[in-house]
Amino acid sequence: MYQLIGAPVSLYTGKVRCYLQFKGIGFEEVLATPQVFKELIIPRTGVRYIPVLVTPDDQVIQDSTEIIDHLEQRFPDRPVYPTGPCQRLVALLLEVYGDEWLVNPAMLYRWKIEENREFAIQEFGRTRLPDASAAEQYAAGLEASAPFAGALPRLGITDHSRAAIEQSYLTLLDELNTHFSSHDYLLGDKPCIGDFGLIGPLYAHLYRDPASGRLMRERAPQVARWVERMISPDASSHDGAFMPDDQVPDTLLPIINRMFEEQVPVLLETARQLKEWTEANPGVEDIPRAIGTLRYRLGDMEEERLVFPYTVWMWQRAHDFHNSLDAVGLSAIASVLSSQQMGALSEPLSVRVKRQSNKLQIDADRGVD
Ligand SMILES: N[C@@H](CCC(=O)N[C@@H](CS)C(=O)NCC(=O)O)C(=O)O
Repeated sequence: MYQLIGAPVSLYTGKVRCYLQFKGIGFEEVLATPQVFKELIIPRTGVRYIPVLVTPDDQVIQDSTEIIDHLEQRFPDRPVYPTGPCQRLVALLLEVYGDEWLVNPAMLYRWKIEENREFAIQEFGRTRLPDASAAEQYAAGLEASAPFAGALPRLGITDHSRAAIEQSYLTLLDELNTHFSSHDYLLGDKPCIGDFGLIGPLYAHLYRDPASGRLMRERAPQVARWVERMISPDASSHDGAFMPDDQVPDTLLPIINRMFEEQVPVLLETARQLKEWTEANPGVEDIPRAIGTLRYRLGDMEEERLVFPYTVWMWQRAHDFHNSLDAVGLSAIASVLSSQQMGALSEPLSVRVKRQSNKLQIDADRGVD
C-alpha cells in the first residue's frame, strides 16, 4: 500500500492526494508529525518538505511533480498528461502557474486575514500534536507555523503588494469561474497535470481556509464546484476524456495570458540570475533554496522577492516540451500562444538544472540549448 505523508493544511499534499484519488490508487495518509519527520522524512529524503510518498517497495519520493511522474509510469490508465501538443503544453504551463505562482495569493489570504490565520495555526497544531487539547495544539501551531507566516516578505507579499495580489487573484477567480461554467476541468471531462497544479493552492489554502472558502463560494461558485470535483472525483471523471482534436478552450486564454504577464518574467529572470550564481560559485554542487532578489510586477505595482531556483526546474519541463515540437506541433501552438509567448518559451535556457537526492543541482551533462 502506498503511504502519502503530509498534512491537511499543506498545499502540495493536497495536489498529490487529489491525484491519487483520481487515479484510483489505494493509499493511506500519514500525518507528518515531528516524530515522522525525525524517523522517516529527514533521514530518507535529506530535506524537510512534504508531501512524501512511500511506495509498497519502500522507495521514498519527495516532490509532488516527481511523485506524479513516478506514478504515471506505473499507472498508465487515466493519464494526466495529454498527448496533443497544445493541450500538453497548456497543462505543463498551468502546473507551474499553480505550483509556483498561486502560492502568493494562497499565502497572502492565509496569513493576512485573521480568521484564516487563526484556523491555520490550529491546523498546524493538529498536525504537530494530533492527540493534544485544542489549547496545546494552538500553542504548538503558533510555533510550527511561524516560519510559514514569516515567509511572506521573502515571496514579495507585503503591505505594498497586497492590493495588487488580491486584485490579480479576484480576476483569476472570475476567469476560472467563466471557464468552469462550461467545462468540468481545464481541458475537458477529466483533470490534467495543470488541474493538479492549480488545486494545491486553490484547495488546501483558498477553499479550505474559512474566509477564503466563503469568498470563493460566493464570488466564483463554479470554481468551488471544480474544487469539490477534484477532491472527491467520481466515475464521470474516471471515465472522462480530454477534449477532442487537441482543443484548448478559449476560456483558458486569459489565464495563460495572466501567467505570461505575471510569472514568466520572474521565471526568466530567475534563470538569468541562476547562471550568474553558477559562475560566481564554481564547484558548489547544491544550489541554495534562494539566491538574491528580483523585482516583480503586477499591473503598476512593483515589489521585491527572493529568487527561487527550483522554479527553473518546473519551467524547464514546459520549455523542453515546447522545444521538442516539430514544425507541425509549433504551428498548432501558434493558435493558442502569441508569438511573444512562444518566444519566451523558445528563448534558450541560460542554465539547466536537475534534482539529485532532493537537492537542486546544475545539469552539466545536458548543457544549455
Ligand atoms: N516543490 C515541492 C514543494 C514542497 C513544499 O514546499 N512543501 C511545503 C508544505 S506544503 C513544505 O514542506 N514546506 C517546508 C518548508 O518550506 O520549509 C513539491 O512539489 O512537493
